Amino acid sequence: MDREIEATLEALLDERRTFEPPEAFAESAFLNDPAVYSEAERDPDAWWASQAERLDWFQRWDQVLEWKPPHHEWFLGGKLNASHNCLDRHLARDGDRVAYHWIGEPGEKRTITYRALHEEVCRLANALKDMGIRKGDRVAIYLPMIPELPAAMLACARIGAPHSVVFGGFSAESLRDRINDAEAKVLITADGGYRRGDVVPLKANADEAVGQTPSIETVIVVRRTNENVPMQEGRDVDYADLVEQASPECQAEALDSEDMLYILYTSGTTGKPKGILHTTGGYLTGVSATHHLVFDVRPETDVYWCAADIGWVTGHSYIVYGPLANGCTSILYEGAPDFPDKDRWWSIIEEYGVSILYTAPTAIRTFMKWGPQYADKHDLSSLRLLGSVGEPINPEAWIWYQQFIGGGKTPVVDTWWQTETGAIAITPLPGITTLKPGSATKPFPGVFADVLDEQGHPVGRGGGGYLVLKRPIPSMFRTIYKDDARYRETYFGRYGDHIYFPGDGAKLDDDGYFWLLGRVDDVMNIAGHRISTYEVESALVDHPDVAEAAVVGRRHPQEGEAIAAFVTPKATRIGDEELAQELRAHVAKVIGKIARPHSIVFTEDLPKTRSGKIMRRLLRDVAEGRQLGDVTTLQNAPILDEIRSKANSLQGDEA
Ligand code: 7RM
Repeated sequence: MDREIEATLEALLDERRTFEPPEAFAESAFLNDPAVYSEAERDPDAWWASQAERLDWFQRWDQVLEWKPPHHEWFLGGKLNASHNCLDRHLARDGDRVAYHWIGEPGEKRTITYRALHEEVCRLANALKDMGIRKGDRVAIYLPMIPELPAAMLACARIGAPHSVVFGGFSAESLRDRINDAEAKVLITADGGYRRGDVVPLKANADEAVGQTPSIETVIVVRRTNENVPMQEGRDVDYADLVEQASPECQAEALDSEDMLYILYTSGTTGKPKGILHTTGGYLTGVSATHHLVFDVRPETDVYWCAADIGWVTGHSYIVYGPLANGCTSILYEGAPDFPDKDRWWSIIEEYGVSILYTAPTAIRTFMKWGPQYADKHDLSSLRLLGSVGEPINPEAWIWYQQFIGGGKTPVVDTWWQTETGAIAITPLPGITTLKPGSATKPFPGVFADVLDEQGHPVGRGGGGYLVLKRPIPSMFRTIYKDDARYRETYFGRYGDHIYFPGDGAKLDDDGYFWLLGRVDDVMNIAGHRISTYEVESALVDHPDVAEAAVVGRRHPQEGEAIAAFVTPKATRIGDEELAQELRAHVAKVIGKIARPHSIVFTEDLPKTRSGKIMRRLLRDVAEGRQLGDVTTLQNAPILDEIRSKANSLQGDEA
């Protein structure tokens, strides 16, 4: 990278303020001695084994790790059950503890104790068995954020039937493709779900999908909206009837540590989604250890809220398996953050005394855009820890989150991980780590991460390159379902079988902190300079009047690529030519003239996937004036038409 840009990037990423763990927090934290890092580094197998010991095993393992690159297996010979670990083992002492405070979008409330959840799971597991579902059979789940969703996952886990949860916002086609790839025998869905006051027609989508899924024998339908939906004789059954008729006693199967727990589909660079395959012992070890230590959770007193959707890996690991394995009390909220008003989350936090909140930068930036008055209306003093996941968090959003939501006192843990890693891999430990806003800080103990250059040499402190993991971790996926060749090629094609390549760019600062720079395909080449879209975005959102920004490269006859920026101003400022000029000047100041956007389109919102990641690929299509690629995973498709018409009128209007 060009020296001048390197220096300015340094300045950009060098948010001068750092935050020590609050003294009282550090004193009582589970981990407050940095020696844990060196101990885990010296003997990672012993470290992971000590974490596995936090679980209940029917039979102890004989070997911690068998690593045959690029494959790896964990806790070989061990037998356990995830549903047993999430439920049964808590019953004797904590059966009456609340597992979930559920809040429906229209306002209903349900409190589900561990004992109640256990009974529901046992009944559903028996019902699945009665349908002929056996260990290894796949079950597809397409549900809204209602308690039946974690119950369905745990019922599958109880009998060793891998689940494939398909996010409730996905279309009939996406559902069909995922069912067919997994060859699921049963689909568990609902009549509908609520989103911003509207009904999402899940059963209608399911009917359309199941018309083209020969493997599906039975469709189980949860009544959520109680609308009249057609039920196909011989195929569709009512969830409530089924559960009521089934026995409440169901022995959890003793599964091998390496038995499949679930498949979760995630988009890759091609159109065909990848079926990320997770197994039982290693995954549960990873999610329960990280949930316990990164959030420093006290199951007796904390009220924990991961505000993701269970349809994404964040929900699998940090709403279902991690928190339940740790016997924790969680919030489960069905709907949108602005329904009926933009203070819905803050009102929930106040009402339930939420002490830990885990959400995504995109949500934080949306709250910033709306302004702090919505949080101000509520008492958020119960919060003692905040978490972020999903994208790089820009320092401004980090500070805003800590100030306006955390009252200036909470640590903020910025956690880097992926569907593939299954659990958090790079993260602060809140009782140990000095926080730097914008940095995910350090690898979790037992995680061997580094940053390499194109040739595979470590870049060292102060350098930038590609993030890698040099040793497997227990929670990491085992392969891509039915496509091991793609597993090898996508993740181990770059540096060989021993080095996992996650697809992210990163920088190491002088203290060895990791700064994640976004996906490596988000790199532009401007007049021979490599500039990541993230650098320019960071500079844009660093401007006080910008809520959110996305940047893509557009082909340019002179410079190779030209920078096209899409910017959402805060509610207090209008996106006009004056602001555009200010922003160009601002980017020039923080990075350098070379990084000034050629064009700036102001927009109310950016195209995002349903998990809240900005879809730069589609913005690239817009910027190039091309036909749009696949938009099925988009949560807000109409915004694209708006952006496109604005972009067209700007064509040629370059600074
Ligand atoms: C948990 C999740 C994975 C991709 C990953 C990164 C990006 C996630 C952070 C982050 C910077 C973070 N799974 N990412 N967390 N980038 N800082 N703290 O999001 O499979 O859906 O996405 O998300 O690019 O590769 S995921």
